[in-house]
Amino acid sequence: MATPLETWVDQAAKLTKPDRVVYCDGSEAEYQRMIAEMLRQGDSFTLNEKTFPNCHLHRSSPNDVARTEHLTFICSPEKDEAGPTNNWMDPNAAKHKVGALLDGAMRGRTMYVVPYVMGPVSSPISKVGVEVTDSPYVVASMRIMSRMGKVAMDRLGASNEFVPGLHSLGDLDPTRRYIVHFPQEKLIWSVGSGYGGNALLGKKCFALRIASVMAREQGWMAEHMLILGLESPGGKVTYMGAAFPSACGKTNLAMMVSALENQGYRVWTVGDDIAWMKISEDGYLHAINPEAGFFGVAPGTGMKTNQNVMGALHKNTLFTNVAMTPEREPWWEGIGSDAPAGLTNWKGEAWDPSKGTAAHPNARYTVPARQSPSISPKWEAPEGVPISAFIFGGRRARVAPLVYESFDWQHGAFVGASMASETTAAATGDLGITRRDPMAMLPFCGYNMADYFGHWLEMGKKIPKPPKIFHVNWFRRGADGKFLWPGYGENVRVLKWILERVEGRGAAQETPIGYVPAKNGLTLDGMKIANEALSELLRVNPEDWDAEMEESRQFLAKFGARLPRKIGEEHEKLARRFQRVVTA
Ligand code: OXD
Ligand code: MN
Repeated sequence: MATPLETWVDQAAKLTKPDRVVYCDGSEAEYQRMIAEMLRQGDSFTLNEKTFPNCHLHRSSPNDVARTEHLTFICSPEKDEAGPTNNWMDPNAAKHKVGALLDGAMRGRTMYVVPYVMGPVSSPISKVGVEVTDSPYVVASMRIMSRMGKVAMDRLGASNEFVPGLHSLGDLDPTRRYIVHFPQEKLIWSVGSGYGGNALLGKKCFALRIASVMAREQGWMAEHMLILGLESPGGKVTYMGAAFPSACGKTNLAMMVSALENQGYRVWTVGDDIAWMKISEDGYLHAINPEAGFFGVAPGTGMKTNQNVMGALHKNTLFTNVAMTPEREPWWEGIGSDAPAGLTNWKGEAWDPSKGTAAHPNARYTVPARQSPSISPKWEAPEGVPISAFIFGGRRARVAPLVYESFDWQHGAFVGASMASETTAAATGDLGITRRDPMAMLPFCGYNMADYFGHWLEMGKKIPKPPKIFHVNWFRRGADGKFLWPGYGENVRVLKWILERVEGRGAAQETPIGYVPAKNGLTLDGMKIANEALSELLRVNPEDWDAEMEESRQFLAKFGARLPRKIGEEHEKLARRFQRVVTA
């Protein structure tokens, strides 16, 4: 008798009509077959075999270089279940419209069946997904990003507990590109894109959009968070989850080489993008990284900004849309060396600097997590790691101080719900515009965000030892427009203060927005920072916050009566605290 998996694969094949169906086993030999197929298709290249063994460059279609949020839909039965921040399509209409594009889409192609586990294979928090795809690049990427093939088949057996995802490149025409999610059925369909989050369905589509729905139904959390462990002198490791919008430095923070290493503070990487968290018997929220690799933004990554990942990228890495040197090595802006002569740009043309960057601003590396020197010995622990702090953050030229601590969980949930950031190249759209991005989940929440805030509030009541909630901003600028804080390895100083606050220490001063480090609260020895810069970094300016509160009020008003009362209450409390300061 056919298993539920085989039945679903048959249905997918009936719709898309591939020439053949291949079940993937996840072996190295199979990976090499995928690479050979990519080379044959002409959009991929082998990099220098001496300096970058088993590394390849893939060039995506120039109109397919980032997640396309305007083409991403949540197809819940009612529009209100998707909420005002998601695109919505009626599930039947979506099946009809996208089904027509998938009909026969794999004719002449191979359908690869990719079973995968999100999370360590033996973890009770992990889940199985199955992606069928006609892209060998997707198969190769999924092998790096998840535990794929036989291990997943073994875990699944004859069970029907898997999230199915149907992906086809279609004709790569952006007018026929749709990424649709059916939260009730826990099903994903994606057509017309071969790029990252649009096409590697385990990542944003399953591990965030569908998983966020499951998490609410089942009482756990699926968040757009890195997971790091901060080791302190004596060897104790304290784990933290941090949510920043795409391309705001989550990977760099998770893999940071600490500026306080000589004082015994070191950062261990558990994950760089997604956290699945469940309440454990010890009363802590325990987190696993559902992914097995890093799909990081290459431009801006160099020895100064992320030494650990640079060390990891020299083997078994798939690069996408980076430039290539005449020695067939990858190159991008910010790598730390000048552009060599004879560079080929991301489109495969001889690079002309007057016509744009050599690498696409959203060029990526896809690398096995285990290759990072900073990978935590606990990164595959089936029980996950206990989380002591949550950190929210974004790019804010003004307003948000370097770091502050919320008063309690409910206030922290409000801080997350009202957070904002200036936009980056990770998604198509205008750059540098401030957009509200609650918990960095705006593009990734599979249901109405008002209900998501409600879920956060509920979880706060259930977790016996809840993480303390903080907000950071590495991107504040002075009057001259320059960044006030050096960032990168120096950010450990902020993590150290967070750790001290978790442990009930750490000098702080109370402000209307929460606790900000006292002047002597941050460990700044060995670092040059002017007194005025520090004051400005920690300043809570009532005028800026007036405008901020008005913007967040307008944003939260979008949710109407569905917004949890307690979130609205926190907004009022914040305004009252400012009034007290101004009139005092
Ligand atoms: C990512 C993103 O790729 O958030 O992680 O865009
Ligand atoms: Mn992300």
